[in-house]
Amino acid sequence: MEKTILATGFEPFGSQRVNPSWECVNSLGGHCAGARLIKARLGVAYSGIERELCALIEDVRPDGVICFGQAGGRKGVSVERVAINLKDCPSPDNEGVICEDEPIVPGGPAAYFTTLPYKEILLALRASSIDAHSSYSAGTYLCNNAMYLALHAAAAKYPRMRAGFVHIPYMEGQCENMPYMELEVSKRAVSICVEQLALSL
Ligand code: PCA
Repeated sequence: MEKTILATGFEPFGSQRVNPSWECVNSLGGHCAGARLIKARLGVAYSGIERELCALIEDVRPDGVICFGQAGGRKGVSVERVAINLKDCPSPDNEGVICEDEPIVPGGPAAYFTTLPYKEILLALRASSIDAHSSYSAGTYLCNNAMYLALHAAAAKYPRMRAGFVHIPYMEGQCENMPYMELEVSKRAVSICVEQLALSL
């Protein structure tokens, strides 16, 4: 049976007009390594993220969910290993909401580990000469939130669904004097991550 992957990127946030995570996801085709690919752009808003992501998972019933986001200031591709049950960030979301020291899922587990094939993803990225590493913090803003929710949905309802998150750096011209990755390279990286997920299903 054909496998299905849900790949998400985020809308721009803060002072930015572009979010390379969505530019990359949006450039993917409809299939990857034999899997059907469904793409979605998530809003950067605490109020909507759970509804949006859970509705997508309910509708698509994917075999794997891979979410992408921008990590401004980071240099390479970060394959996130862990999501924590915490919203705690001084930056407002796109609705002006600031969360401080709040759980994502009240009473939920403190953390979830990624269930993406992270070793294969890292090896494949490096084999393509793309700077990539494991990261042990997806932050405490919307990206960590999406990763936690996807893994919580898997734990609670869809134990066979793989899920996880990958951060990519700023793209060229996005933010002065900050590390960046050429968008074409990030696009290749995103496609490699999705391909490795497809091969693992
Ligand atoms: N990056 C933010 C949220 C959306 C995005 O692309 C984060 O790292 O939480």
